[in-house]
Amino acid sequence: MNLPYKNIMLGMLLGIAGLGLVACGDKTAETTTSAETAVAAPAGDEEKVLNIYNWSDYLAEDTIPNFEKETGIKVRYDVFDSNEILHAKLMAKNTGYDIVVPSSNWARLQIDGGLLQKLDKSKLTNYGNLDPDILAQMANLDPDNAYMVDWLWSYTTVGINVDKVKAALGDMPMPENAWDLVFNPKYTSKLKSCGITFLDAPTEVFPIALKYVGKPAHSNNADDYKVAYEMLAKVRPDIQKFSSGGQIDDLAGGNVCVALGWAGDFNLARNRSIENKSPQNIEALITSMGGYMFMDTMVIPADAKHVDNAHKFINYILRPEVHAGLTNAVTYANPNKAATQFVDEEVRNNKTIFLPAEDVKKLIPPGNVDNATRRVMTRYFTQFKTGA
Ligand code: N2P
Repeated sequence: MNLPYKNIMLGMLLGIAGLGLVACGDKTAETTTSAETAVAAPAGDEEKVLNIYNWSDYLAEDTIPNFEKETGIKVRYDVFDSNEILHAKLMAKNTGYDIVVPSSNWARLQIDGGLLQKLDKSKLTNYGNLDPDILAQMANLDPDNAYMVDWLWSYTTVGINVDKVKAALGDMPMPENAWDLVFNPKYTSKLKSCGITFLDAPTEVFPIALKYVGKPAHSNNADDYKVAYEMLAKVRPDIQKFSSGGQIDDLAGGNVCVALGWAGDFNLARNRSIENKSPQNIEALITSMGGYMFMDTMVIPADAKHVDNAHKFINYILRPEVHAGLTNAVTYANPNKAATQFVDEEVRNNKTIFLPAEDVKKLIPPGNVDNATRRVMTRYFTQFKTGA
């Protein structure tokens, strides 16, 4: 069965669908949230509401119900599929959300823009469960780990349906660098028969495309983007679709055989195909060139109305069993050292989920480019997608 990750289903689960509080995808801006309509609660006695905006397919079935049961706090949980969508919402202000989950490099931009508030770590009694190495890595973008707590992490890579790819390649052996499967016409021209899909976001595709053409992954030089774009344009005719949240079901359903996407979603797609009784041999590949690491972090918007509840939720997630529950449900690594013992053995030993140190070293670290470059990147991505 498909787990009820989608907010509409979760809303039904929580019994709030009938109240008009639940919205799909990025349509939430039009909805009236309970936070907006409620009379302000006296200080120290916060209204029992928490509004969360997170990536789709990123939650265990019991994460929210257990929190609600325990605290009496009603959660409204909406989902998005790209940092770009979340960022635009935060920029427009008054999101109504109390916790949002940008990747760490985007959260850095949001801190610089005054859109987030610092955590009160005195309220996070489970903070000590976090892995010091991950905290150190995050401190590169968030000094003193003042704003961000990692939800889960993974990396952008190539995912394949092993059987379908082998069949489509025929006599041709797998390339030494698996990125050739999505960036080299020699391979894409064959694989288009079983379907190639790309994430639908410039900041997911370009760092990797730049590295593939020998340029710095976070280059601020517009000429480098032109070179990467020209490489991408050559494979464009072979790409069937651009989709981010849709890759799990597309792979699980056998509609595509190759994806530029998130490693966690590839493992999840395999599990979902098994649940759907149509098992597909889907694998996240560790490429010789390396993928692009991301850490999706819980942060509190500057104008959040339920800051105390937000801290309660973050502290709840940091419980070893809860954090492990997320990892077990969605096959993404968590940053919680104390959680490891609660992670299912199969997940814990999967080296595409918990990467060995030598493979972590090969990943492009999360990073940013300047605003002018982001515009150049977006323009080239649109050109790439539209095939102009
Ligand atoms: C969850 C995808 C989140 C990963 N399905 C992208 N940061």
